[in-house]
Amino acid sequence: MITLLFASALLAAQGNPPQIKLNDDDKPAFPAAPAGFDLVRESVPHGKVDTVEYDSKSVGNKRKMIVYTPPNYDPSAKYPVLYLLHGIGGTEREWLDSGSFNVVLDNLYADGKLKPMIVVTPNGRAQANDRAEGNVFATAPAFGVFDKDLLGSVIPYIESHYPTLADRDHRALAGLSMGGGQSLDFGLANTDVFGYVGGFSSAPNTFAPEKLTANPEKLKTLHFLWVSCGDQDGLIGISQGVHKALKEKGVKHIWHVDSGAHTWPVWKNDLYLFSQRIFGK
Ligand code: FER
Repeated sequence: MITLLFASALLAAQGNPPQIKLNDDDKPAFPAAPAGFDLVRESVPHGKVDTVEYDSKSVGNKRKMIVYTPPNYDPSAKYPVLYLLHGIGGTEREWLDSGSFNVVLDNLYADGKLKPMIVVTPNGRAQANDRAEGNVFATAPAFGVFDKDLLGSVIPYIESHYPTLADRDHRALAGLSMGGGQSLDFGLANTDVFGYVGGFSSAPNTFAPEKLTANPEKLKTLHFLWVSCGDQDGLIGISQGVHKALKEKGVKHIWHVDSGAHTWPVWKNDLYLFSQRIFGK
């Protein structure tokens, strides 16, 4: 909701109210999650949610991230990892506090629908003060340099402190809005690092489609590429542009247009659908 207000305020401030034009293939790729998918079920096993601190080489301080280990976590096993990124109004806590990501995953495990994985929600605002304070739009440049921290410090920390399968076949990157833009920008530029990429309602930090798809042969090596947005989201033109370029260049991907605006029900549904479809390789 906060992100919606910010986004609408900014678009309105620019004298540029959202113009939404839907195309014929702007449809859901999959049915929506069942009612209650994001509500706590007391009776099912719960994953563990921890906040950890790591040394960020690129930012030069200690930064926080949240790590979810699945129910029946076995430290002697090895797990793939999903890195899940937040929006401009959030921090490392946004997927937990606003997205109940742990509840969505606990329920998927209870229903036997999810492969065991570790999920990490880092803080994508790569600057010394990474709280979502003041004019958060002024912090957009810090989202643009998070790739240094993600690749240089976040992933090495996770892979040296948790039992992980440390290769592209077992790393996924996804996020919402600013985090969706980051996932497409960094994920598509680093197909050697990530085999699975998802951009949910990606924001204006998303690179231009021509830049994102400059090397289609590399993108064709991805195991799974997901581009989605709500049909009432003023930012949908960004995702439509990415989908069009991928289609023109013959890069296989999921194009999922959900019903909804720039809001949490859309992103929770994205997580529900995306998480079940990764780590098949
Ligand atoms: C903008 C509109 C929306 C923008 C960022 C956003 C940096 C991000 C929204 C979100 O993360 O929810 O013009 O510029």
